[in-house]
Amino acid sequence: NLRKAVIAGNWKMNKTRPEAKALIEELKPMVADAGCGVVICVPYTNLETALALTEGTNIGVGAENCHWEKSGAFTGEISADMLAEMGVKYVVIGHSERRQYFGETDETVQKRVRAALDAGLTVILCVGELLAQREQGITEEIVGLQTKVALGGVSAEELKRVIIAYEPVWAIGTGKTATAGQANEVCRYIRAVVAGLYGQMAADGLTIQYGGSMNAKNAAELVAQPDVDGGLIGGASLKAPDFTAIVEAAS
Ligand code: 3PY
Repeated sequence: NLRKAVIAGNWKMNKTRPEAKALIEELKPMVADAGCGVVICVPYTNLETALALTEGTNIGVGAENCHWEKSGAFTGEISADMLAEMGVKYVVIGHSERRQYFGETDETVQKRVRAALDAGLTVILCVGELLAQREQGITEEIVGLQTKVALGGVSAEELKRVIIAYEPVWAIGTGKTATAGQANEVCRYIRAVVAGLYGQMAADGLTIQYGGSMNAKNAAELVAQPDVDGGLIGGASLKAPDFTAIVEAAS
């Protein structure tokens, strides 16, 4: 396999600073020998703590979103440049919770991807269909469109700093997981879409994660799929033993 599996934690709106410190301290030795990439995406308020505690380790640090403008009158937003300046390396863009609760659209996702890449960050781009869309049989159309719009204007060189996370919305925070076969099918489809845009070599090198209630129990089967290159982990990333078990499954 040409590709590197990456296990990324998505902490969402969890962990105060002392809690973050405790979790990272516990996690550090547990994942030190990981055979896959390890990233934790944390609330803005925990970035400085996470960066300080992971310095010189194999744990990468990411934010959970960024705005597309560099600065200005955008109360409550954080720019990609602000993240890059701190030493943050990754940013999650287009998580379904952003799309569902905060009005994120394919167009705003595209702008945020653009800004993140311009700032030198690596993007973890989330795509995924709603339950109604899966039941209608339009999963591929939806996920294909989300992928194409988000990557609009992204060069082949920049694509090396993109990870795609396939997260079926019906599997997020619901405890429902896509079967390994379902996950692989859509990840393979996304790879085909990317091959159409950038060529097969670029697509073969792209890390495509599965996300959506991946946990210590189901991770091994999911990451064993040929087109699933690791995962974006919600709830299970909040406990060091669970997250470590997933990292081990992908190593
Ligand atoms: C989940 O595991 O539910 C996620 O949303 C990961 O991003």
